[in-house]
Amino acid sequence: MAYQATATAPVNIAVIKYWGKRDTALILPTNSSLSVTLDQDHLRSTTTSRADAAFQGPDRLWLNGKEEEIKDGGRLWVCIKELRAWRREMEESDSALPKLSEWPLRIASYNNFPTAAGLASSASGLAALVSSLSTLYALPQSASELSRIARQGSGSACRSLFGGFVAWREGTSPDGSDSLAEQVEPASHWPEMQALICVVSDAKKGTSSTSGMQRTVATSPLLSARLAGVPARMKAMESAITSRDFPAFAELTMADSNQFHAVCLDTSPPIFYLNDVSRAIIALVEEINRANTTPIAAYTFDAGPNAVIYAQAKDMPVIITAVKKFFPTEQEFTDPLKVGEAPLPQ
Ligand code: 2P0
Repeated sequence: MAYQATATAPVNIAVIKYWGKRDTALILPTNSSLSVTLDQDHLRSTTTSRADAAFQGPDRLWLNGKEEEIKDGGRLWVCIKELRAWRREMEESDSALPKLSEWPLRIASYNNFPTAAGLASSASGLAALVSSLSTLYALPQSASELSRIARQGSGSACRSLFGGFVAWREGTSPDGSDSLAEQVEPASHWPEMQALICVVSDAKKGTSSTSGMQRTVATSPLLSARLAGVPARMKAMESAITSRDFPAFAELTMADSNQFHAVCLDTSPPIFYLNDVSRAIIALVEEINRANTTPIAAYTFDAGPNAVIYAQAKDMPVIITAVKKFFPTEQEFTDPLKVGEAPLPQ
């Protein structure tokens, strides 16, 4: 007897960044954060979970075809344990239910984009894992309740359980029961909003978010100034989103990205996620915005050099043209016709 469920979850890119934990075991953040879920087919994790009475031994998991250890007491283990406990409670109150909680699991997860390149693969991966297990176990819990579990797999994963514009409320309870994600607005509220992803490098990043943020908490004098300002920034961001005020959204997004990278630089030893190309993208977007009466583009960078540029659909063609002009890809660079140059005579 076997049961199987598949779920997919998209990447989310924060516009108010999560950076720092007040509790590293429960993954409770030092500040609330807000993200946009990139609800497209090309940035997703897909996870299949199978429970089979015939499986032997412990649970096993494969990421992009490579087996990953589910360490006792580790993050994956905690997520699986909590979801299995909910299933067990259901089985105890309804003896007709098959005892899925007693059967070993086999879980396979795939990302359709580079893993660990600062493109939030842990967020979509853990969200897809929690979704697939909650479907397999037929759990009645809401997305917000599931976000509490996903959060313990990877903080930013709690936001990928929702589409659209999503807040992760830091909460105040020491047990983490109120540190949950919730939707601020659905994607349909602001359909003109688009994201352009500029992959500067798809290499695995040097400093992991988990260790980087703890180093910032331990050593950055600037972090307290950032934390003091986040509540007002969250409020302003939510109101910019609710009123579809792109200039306000853009100013807040760029300021928060820059402040996050400032506290990274203020960390000892310093953390450098941006590279020269990232900084050139910042300069280009600032220049595009200066040429307009109000900002039409907003850059943001996570724990890596890749840029995400938010813009409204009507402005995106101008931005893509500018990015392609100043950052031609290798293929476009070597193909003169594509960049509009005359081919040299033989
Ligand atoms: C964010 N990042 O809000 C921020 C911005 C990276 C920069 O959330 O330790 O992989 O697993 O909770 O979720 C990346 O942090 O860290 C992240 P853990 P996670 O999107």
